[in-house]
Amino acid sequence: MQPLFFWFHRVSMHVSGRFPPKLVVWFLLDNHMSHILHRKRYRKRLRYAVWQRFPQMSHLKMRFICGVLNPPRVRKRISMALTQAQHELPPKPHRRFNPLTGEWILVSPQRTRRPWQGQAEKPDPLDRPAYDPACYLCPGNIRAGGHKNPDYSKPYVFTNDFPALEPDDGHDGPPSPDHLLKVEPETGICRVICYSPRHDLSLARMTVREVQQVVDAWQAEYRELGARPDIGHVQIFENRGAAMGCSNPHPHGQIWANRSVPTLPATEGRCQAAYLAEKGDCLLCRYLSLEIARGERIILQNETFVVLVPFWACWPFETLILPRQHGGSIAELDAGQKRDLAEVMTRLAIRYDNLFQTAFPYTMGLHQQPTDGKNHPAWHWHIHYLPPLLRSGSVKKFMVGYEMLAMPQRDLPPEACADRLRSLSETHYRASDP
Ligand code: H2U
Ligand code: ZN
Repeated sequence: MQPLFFWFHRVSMHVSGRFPPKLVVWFLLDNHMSHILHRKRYRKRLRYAVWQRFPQMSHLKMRFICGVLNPPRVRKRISMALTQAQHELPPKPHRRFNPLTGEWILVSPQRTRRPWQGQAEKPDPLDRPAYDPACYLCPGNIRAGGHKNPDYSKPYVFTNDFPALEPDDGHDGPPSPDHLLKVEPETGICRVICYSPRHDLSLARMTVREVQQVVDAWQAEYRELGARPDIGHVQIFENRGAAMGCSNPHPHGQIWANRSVPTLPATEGRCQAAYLAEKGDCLLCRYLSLEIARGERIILQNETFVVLVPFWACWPFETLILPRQHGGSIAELDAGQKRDLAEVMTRLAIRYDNLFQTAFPYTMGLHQQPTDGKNHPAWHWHIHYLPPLLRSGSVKKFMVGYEMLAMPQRDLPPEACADRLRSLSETHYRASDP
């Protein structure tokens, strides 16, 4: 049997009886099929295979399905369908548990075909100059706060000119007027990190060596800020793209360091500590070995890191970078491990840009153990990527309505998104541009 039909046969065996034909068709067609070439021989045999499995399918529908599929695409789609078919989870609405936060998320795979007539995001322009005289972050320019940037040639860190937190000045804040009107002083330091002097680059277009310099800067910042007695937590993050509210296209990220531990890292810390106390094991070490054994949500990996779509992901193409080795923070990484981190970050960034052939927007950030001087043996540090795009470069998922009032919900199952990301090239779609 031709490999293609072998695949199809296996898929149908898996799928029929368990999943309705409509679902198989959905997987096969997915959403990139319009420009597909026709090949007569395959079309005919495919039609036969479809008919054998789904004799009740209308002739018209079958002709349509078989007409739009071409061999290489078919193989990819079918392997996607096969992966999906192997999942034991039903394509029915269900909820999944996030053990890192203790929250549930609703998954509604049957809803992926609903029409969209809402807001369309404008893609970020990719054609930027290497230097922009009007950019606040380019080397040698004057920032909005009046300071002049040096002529930097590698990642450059400065104190945010408009910080959300201010250092401790020794004064207590106002007392709480009531136990229901609780106020506490919050102090800290906010910094901005320019990843590169080049205005036109991003993590996807920088070399691994250059991204490693960003990782070096993160490590130095985490160590330095974390060592201060007035800093209990260091949050390193990046907003990329106008769709995520990023204020400037120059490649940059931020660091906010607080006295107290912010809500989400505190929740993750509590959940990890509770898991360790109950099971005597690290939550994320255990989760990672489970994912490695199953393979269905893994996108890429190297010796030190695994990148996957978490089982409980809320955002359509959400991913998690997990270090294989248990550890609380990047402070512990050696040079080789930092290179490995830069490598998976670059590979992931390229796949993200290739997904919709756009400068892919996201919020990403490191979750690491607090720097409050206490011991945190349960903490397994990691990086979250939370991208808003849903079905194209212009349709964003909105966490509104039910999500704001009840619980997060997603349509496309995390496994389908992992398949999509896994199937993409690691050569940037604009790599051949001058
Ligand atoms: P975002 O693009 O994620 O908003 O981050 C940019 C940060 O850079 C933002 O916090 C700071 C803003 O306050 N900034 C300066 O500190 N100086 C400037 O001249 C421009 C922007
Ligand atoms: Zn710039």
